[in-house]
Amino acid sequence: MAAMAPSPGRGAHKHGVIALILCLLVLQREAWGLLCYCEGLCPDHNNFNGTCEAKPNSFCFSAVETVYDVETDQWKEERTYGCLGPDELGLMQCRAYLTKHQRPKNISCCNESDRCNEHLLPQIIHHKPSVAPQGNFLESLLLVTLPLGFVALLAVIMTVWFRYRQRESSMLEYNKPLGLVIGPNDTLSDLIEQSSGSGSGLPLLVQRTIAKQIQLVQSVGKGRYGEVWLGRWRGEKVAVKIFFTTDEASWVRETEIYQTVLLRHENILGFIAADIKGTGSLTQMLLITDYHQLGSLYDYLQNTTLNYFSMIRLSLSTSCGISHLHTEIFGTKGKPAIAHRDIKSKNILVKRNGECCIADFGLAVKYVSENNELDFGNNRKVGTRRYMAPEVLNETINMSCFESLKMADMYSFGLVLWEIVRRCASESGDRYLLADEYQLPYFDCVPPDPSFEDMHEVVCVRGVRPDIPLRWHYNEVLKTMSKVIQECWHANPAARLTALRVKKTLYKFHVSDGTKIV
Ligand code: C9U
Repeated sequence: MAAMAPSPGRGAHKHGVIALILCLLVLQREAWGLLCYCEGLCPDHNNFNGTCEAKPNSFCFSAVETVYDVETDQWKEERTYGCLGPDELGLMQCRAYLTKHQRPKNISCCNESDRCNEHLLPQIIHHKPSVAPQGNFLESLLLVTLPLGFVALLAVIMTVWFRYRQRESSMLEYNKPLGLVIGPNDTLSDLIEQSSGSGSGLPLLVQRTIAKQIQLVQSVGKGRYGEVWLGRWRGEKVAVKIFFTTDEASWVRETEIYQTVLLRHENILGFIAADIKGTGSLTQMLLITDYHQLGSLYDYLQNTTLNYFSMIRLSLSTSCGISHLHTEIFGTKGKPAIAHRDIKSKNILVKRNGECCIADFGLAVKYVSENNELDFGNNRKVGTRRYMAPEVLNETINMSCFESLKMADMYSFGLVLWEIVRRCASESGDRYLLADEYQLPYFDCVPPDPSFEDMHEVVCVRGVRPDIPLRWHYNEVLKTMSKVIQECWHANPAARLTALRVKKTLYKFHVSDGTKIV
């Protein structure tokens, strides 16, 4: 039983022998190569009775080629069998393609067993003889168009890249001044301080940018000039004057005056920006300045009574503003002398520190003594009738004489001083005298909107001036003020005080609280 039964050792031995034979066969094939059936393309030196030996790891092939027989004028199939040569290794050969002579050739390959190619029948691909010239044409077409297409594509890519770089750099150039001038944390005073070198306000591009970014909060006044709004820029309060579309000349003039070199002064309304926006048929002209929450001197005096200190402060600071305006500054970057021509309490603003600043330069006239040239701008408007000097009302003023224009300003300033001093309470001995109620000059002798004739009659024909209340005579300060006022509104322009003289006189009364008024 034991001798009959195949022992596991003997079975394993049998399998081992088979594996060994197989290995030897593989090794032999690896060493000797593959035997292929060969016909038509048999190498003489390697031809063993219609067979050839393929190189190790190579293939047997069976090829069919269509050839044109000129004798029969027909196409015929020509079959060849054989071994792929050493330079034909790989399966790349084993597919259909056009030969060098534009003949279709189809090759099938195999390497499973010796003579495996004998019964391989590759499919022929039929091509007409016309294929040849067409193929030629296609090839040459491709040869020409491909490099051309490549060059064209390269050119397009380079153009797009170049344009992109150009745009990038021009955008950088465009943003440069803005980026440099308006920093993300810049305040209006930072910007104004930065541009103070120019002496004539912010660069135009910055003005436009600020104007675009302003939000209008609420209207604070309306008048013949247009409308004034409280606005905001990056949280800071600004005043926005919106001009009537019919009054472009005032906007142009005022903008021009504000951009005058060296005009900036603590008693001149601080200019920020001017802009003109066209929205279809509507053109909006804006002027953006510092905002003063106390409003105009006219607004302020309505319900504020003054003491000597605040009365002098308002009066002196206004005279400083007018004096700066009237004064010509010489030098290469000098300032022309400027006459305001519409001085009134509504055109003067009250600052939080109790000083005033002059606004509204729509009628202003510039003068440069060197060339004795008066620049009226293009505004045909005239000042406010109530504040017109007698020589303006009787049209005897020499409009081509700049001194006359300054004197006319001083007349108007005299009336403003009268409005201020009325609101000042006074003392006489141990008696405290109440301030007079607010009134406009000539409130008691002309209608609310007086005509030119009304004013002429009162001021020129009757020679009337506002009343000086009696209580003013009992007090040294008010007595001096009344003297100054009367010298300002003198009928003879040449006899009037200059702004500089008023400034010097009032400065004597100025009680210093540590805040400088010069
Ligand atoms: C009245 C004319 N006016 C006032 C301002 C301006 N004109 C102006 C001139 N040029 C450029 C821009 C503006 C002006 N106003 C202020 N502040 C202001 C605050 C309050 C009032 C008025 C003005 N009130 C009026 C009466 N009711 C209460 C509020 N700041 C700067 C300029």
